This record gives sequence, C-alpha cells and structure tokens, in this order.
Amino acid sequence: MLLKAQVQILARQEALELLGVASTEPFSREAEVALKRLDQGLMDGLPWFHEERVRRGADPQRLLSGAKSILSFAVSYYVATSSPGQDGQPLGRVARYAWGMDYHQVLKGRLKVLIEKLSACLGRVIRYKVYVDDGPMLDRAVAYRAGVGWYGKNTNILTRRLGSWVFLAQVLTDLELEPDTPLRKSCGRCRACIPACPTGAIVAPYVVDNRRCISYHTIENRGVIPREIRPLMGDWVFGCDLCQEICPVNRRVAHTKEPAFQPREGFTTLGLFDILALTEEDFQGRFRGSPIRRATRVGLQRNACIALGNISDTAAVPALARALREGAALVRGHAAWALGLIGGAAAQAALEEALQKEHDPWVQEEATLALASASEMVQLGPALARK
Ligand code: B12
Repeated sequence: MLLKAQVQILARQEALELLGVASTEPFSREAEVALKRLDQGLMDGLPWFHEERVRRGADPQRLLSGAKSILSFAVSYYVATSSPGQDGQPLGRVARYAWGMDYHQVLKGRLKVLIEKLSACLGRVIRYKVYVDDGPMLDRAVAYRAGVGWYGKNTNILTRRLGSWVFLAQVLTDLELEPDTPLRKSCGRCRACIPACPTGAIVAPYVVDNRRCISYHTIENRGVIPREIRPLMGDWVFGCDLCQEICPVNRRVAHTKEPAFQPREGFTTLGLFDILALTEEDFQGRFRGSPIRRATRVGLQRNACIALGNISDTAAVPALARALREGAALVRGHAAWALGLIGGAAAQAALEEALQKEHDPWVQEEATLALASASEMVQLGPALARK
C-alpha cells in the first residue's frame, strides 16, 4: 500500500495525471477482439499491426518476464481553441493531440524519471519497460483494466475527469502493486459519436473500420486515398477529432496546464499553400519534435490537395497546378482530383497541360476524370448562372 502511495506522489511530481494499476494477466478477450478485427479487414492499411504483434502485446510476460504489474497513466492534451491561421491562405485542420510537442518523447522521459526516483526510494533496481502508443501493448485495454477509464463507442478510452482527450502511457514492471478494478461506467444509450463521423468509420458501437477513418487516411495511409472518402474528409490534414468533439463526456473538461502540450503557432492549423511548397528539408525542420512528422511530407501534401479541393476556392488553382506539374506522383494525382472539383477554365487548362506530359498511369487516370468533371462545370457554368 505504501508503495502505491509513493508511486502516486511521484506521478504527481511528474505531472502524470491519472494513475491506475493493472495486473499482468494476459489480455485474452482484448486480443481476441483485435484478432477478429484484423481478420475482418478492419485494420487493413497498417502493415505493422499484425497477428504476432497483437499476441505479444496482449501477454505482458512476453514483454517482460517476471512482470508483476502495469502502471497505467492518462495525461490530458486538451485545449479548446486553436490559434488563428497564417496570412490569409486556406487552412487545414490538425487533430488536437498534435498541437503540442511529440508526446512519445515527453511522456517516456517522465516515466523513466519516475522509475529512477522510485528505484532510489526503494534502494533497489526496478526492472521495467515503458510504452506510449508505439509499442505492441494494447494501451486502451490496460487503461480499462486499471480503472483509468471506460471504452467509448468511438473506441476511445473515456476518463471521468479528462474525457477522452488523453494520451495513455504504461510502465510494465516487476514491482508488486495492488491492482485496481475497472470502472463501473459505460456510455449507456448515448450513440452521438456514430453519426458524427462523416465517413461512417464507426461501423458499430466499439468498432472502427480503419479503411474509412479520416485519422488513418491522413496519418498512416501511404498511398492513394479512395475517391469516395476524399469529399468526406473536409479540411482535415492531420488526424481527426470529430468523434471526440461530439462526445458529451468531453464537454466540460479543463484545459491542460502541461507546457509541452500547449498549442504551438503553426501546428494547430496548417497553411495549405505552405504545405504544398515544402521541400523535404523544410518539412524535416518544421515538424521535428511534432507528431505531424508521422504523416510524411508527401502524405501531408496529398492531404492538403484534398482539403483544397473540398474548400473549393478558385484562389487555390495556381498552387494546385504547380503541385500537378512538380509534385510526387501521389501528390499530382490528388492535385488533379482537387482541380477537377474546383473546376473553371484555369483548372481545366492545368489539367490539359498535365495530360500532355504525364507518364504515370494512375495520375493520367485521375487527370482524365478530373478534366471531365472540370469541363462539365465549365459547360454548366452559364446554365447555372442563368438559374
Ligand atoms: C492503431 C492505432 C490507431 C489507428 C487505428 C485505430 C483503431 N481502430 O484501433 C488509427 C491511425 C486510425 C488511430 C486513430 C486514432 N488514434 Co490511435 N492508436 C492506435 C494504436 C497504435 C493501436 C490501437 C489498437 O490496438 N487497435 C486495435 C483495435 C481492435 O482496438 P480498439 O478498437 O481500440 O479496441 C480495443 C478495445 O476497445 C477493446 N474492445 C473493443 N471492443 C471490445 C469488446 C469487448 C467485449 C472487450 C472485452 C474489449 C473490447 O479491445 C480492443 C483491443 O485492445 C494505439 C496505441 C497502442 N499501442 O495501443 C493508439 C491509440 C489508441 N490512439 C490514440 C489516439 C489519440 C487516436 C486518435 C484520437 C488520434 C486523432 N485525433 O486522430 C484517433 C482516434 C480514432 C478512433 N476513433 O479510434 C490513443 C487513444 C487514447 C484514448 N483516449 O483512447 C492511443 C491509445 C495512443 C496513446 N497511447 O495515447 N489509431
């Protein structure tokens, strides 16, 4: 008991807000759920999320032999509003979790300090491993078992005090601590998050289909975003918060005071013309130490094209035309799509020019389809104006 109280005090010192303890029994039910989702193709597009990873991650003894307990932490990143955008250009939205510094580095550093201090208090070496998002451990399953929060229908862990705007972090350790019990709480009859997802990615309560999730497409998808998903993505360029913003549990939560997670200027929304113009060197420099780096430069430029298409302002035509001439193939194809959506004579001319020079078959296909849609709009223009 004394030990748990000591951990609590040290956690507070390291600004690790919510703490629970989970046993190291295998997470058999959660592994079954994850394996079923894999089988059903709901995790498609994440090659690193495979059967062996799930089996390993669900068995704490395989991660650290002799492990006796898991410390489960939740740390808020919530800030309500973003800073105003950059010099009048169209902006793309970034999910809140990426407004501040890279949480992997920040939290892992704190967890290590906590263990070092605890080790000094106890006068013995503690065997441990830390996990924050990027390891095989099933972070949500641990938080649920440790009583840190409950499963929301959008699959996020909801906490009483901080809502779902939390990062989850774990220390798997050989310390023997009294385990906590899961909370006796659920979302009840509330289903608000399900229709709030514009792509219908929450296919049933507690089930997200990765292939439809805006967060997946903008962050993890390294290829073409399906044509039917693109118009539904709005102006999101990195992640998505819609299923959390609608959640009533998230309504009255306090802002985080954590300096590392305060919104940084130029990270809460991204100037879309700036993104299209980024060189690899610019990209690495600007997003070093930010979760946004995960999307890669080409991925972010692809997302910027889609957002510009959805915003549909003709002021974006020159920037998109340049991307269609000079971007990577993935960017060129999505720039063509956006120009087709915006339409007008200038967009049409850019697409015609591209079609004369383009060698990539997929970009040719996108440009051909886009040209058909842009020309249709040019022809419909006068008719629409007469109405
Ligand atoms: C892969 C992944 C993604 C993928 C896939 C999402 C998905 N469907 O899992 C993508 C890129 C889409 C993604 C998006 C996001 N992610 Co993510 N992601 C992960 C990662 C690496 C693995 C998640 C996982 O195991 N998925 C497998 C599926 C099957 O799990 P699941 O849907 O969560 O279901 C589990 C439980 O809900 C439970 N469960 C579900 N149904 C049932 C039924 C029964 C009977 C039982 C017993 C259990 C159970 O068991 C399942 C297996 O553990 C974790 C970090 C980690 N290592 O755990 C972060 C993590 C889940 N992500 C996180 C965040 C912040 C996000 C985003 C909010 C970011 C954003 N704003 O864009 C979105 C949220 C989208 C959403 N609604 O899920 C946080 C979530 C924090 C929280 N409060 O829950 C995590 C925990 C990272 C962290 N350490 O902070 N993510």
